[in-house]
Amino acid sequence: MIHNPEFEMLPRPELEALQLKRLQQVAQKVYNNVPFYKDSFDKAGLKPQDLRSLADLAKFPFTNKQDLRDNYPFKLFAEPMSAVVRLHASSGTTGRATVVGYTKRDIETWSELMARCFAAAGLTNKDMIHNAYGYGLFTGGLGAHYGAEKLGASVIPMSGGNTKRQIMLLQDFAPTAICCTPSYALNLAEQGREMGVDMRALKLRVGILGAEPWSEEMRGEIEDALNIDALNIYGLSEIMGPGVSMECLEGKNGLHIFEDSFLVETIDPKTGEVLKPGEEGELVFSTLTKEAFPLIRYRTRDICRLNLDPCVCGRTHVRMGRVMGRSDDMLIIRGVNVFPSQIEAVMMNVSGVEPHYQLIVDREGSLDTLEVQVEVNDALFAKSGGEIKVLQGIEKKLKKDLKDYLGISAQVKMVAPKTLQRFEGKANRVTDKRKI
Ligand code: DLL
Repeated sequence: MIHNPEFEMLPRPELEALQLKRLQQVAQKVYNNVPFYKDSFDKAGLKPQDLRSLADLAKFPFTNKQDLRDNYPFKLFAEPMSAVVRLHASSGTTGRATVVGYTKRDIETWSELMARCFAAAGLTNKDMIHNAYGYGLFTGGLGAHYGAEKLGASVIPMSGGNTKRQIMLLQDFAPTAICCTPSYALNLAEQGREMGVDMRALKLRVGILGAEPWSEEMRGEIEDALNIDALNIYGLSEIMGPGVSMECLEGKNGLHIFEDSFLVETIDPKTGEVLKPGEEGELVFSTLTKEAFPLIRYRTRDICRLNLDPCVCGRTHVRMGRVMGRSDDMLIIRGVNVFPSQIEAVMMNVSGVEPHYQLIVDREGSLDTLEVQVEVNDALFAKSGGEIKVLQGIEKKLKKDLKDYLGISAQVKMVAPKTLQRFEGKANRVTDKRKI
């Protein structure tokens, strides 16, 4: 279902004309209202008027996370605080939080884009949406909430945590859709099973899952455990929150970026050079409709590919592939670059292994080491009767697969079912002891 066909199906030449017009207005506005942009444009010898075509954008400087930190908390806002009706912040694992602001119209735009996401998942005002994204400074909870209301669906503002209660409400209220991180979807499925609930028999039809990287293999696990279509939703606080892009139920192959609101580029993270669609690189966004906190060429550090092929759903907006991970989450193990999601994909293809794992990176002398701890499933654990040999067989297979598919040497350690940490929001599966 297409919520706003006028914009979501706009022929590309018209879409690009609209993008250029909006981009020129945003560039002018930030140049006038935000000292950071006046300085950075001036330093590059550019004026907003130099943006005569979309291709001209490549001449403009990037904005990055450090610029946001340097201007903490509000110095990048392009509207006075009297026009700002909402603040959110992303904590981040290092450094100061990133603070973002919204005007009334920004909230309306965001709600409309989130409503588009729900419609892309096949939802209407007849659906009930269980929203287990955290409410608060995190953008997930309120972002999804306003979008669900905009669509006219009934929203359960569950927030994260309290898993037993969540499972009770999933049974009693019988929502048709769930919003949460993919790792929490698995966690819910597991705890439900432990409570004796048939999680496949719930009324849930679709999951709108995101906020962290996950693999195609993980999609299979979740779809199987909950008997749903598991769709991918992407976003980041700086650019808006959830709803920057969303996978459609019809295509289920890449996330449509709402290009009437966000101009996307992929760049080579090392050189900053703009890449062609299809080439893997870092996503860079310029906002086209945001009032309070517009950004020009914001470097996300998220690595993926763009795909301009037409989609079966009829949307004309470009699709982004799965985010493999953030450039700063990439592990370099003895010179081989690898994302945790790639390790996940290899592991999930081995039977007897559960989608719960931890990666421990360390250094012995000058050599990096990687230990993969992964849970064995109940059935195999019972069958093995604690027989080390059975588990060692899987360890060996995993070790070989990681070497064959990814070229990394890892120690693999199978651990007993339900011994690794579970997550309610974003999963944290990497411990890098090298930094300590
Ligand atoms: O995670 C917004 C969000 C909420 C998206 C709910 C989807 C659903 P931040 O906390 O600012 O915002 O984190 C943004 O999370 O730069 C990516 O690295 C990662 N991320 C978000 N969605 C996905 C996804 C929210 N579908 C950062 N796949 C982004 C992979 C994702 N990574």
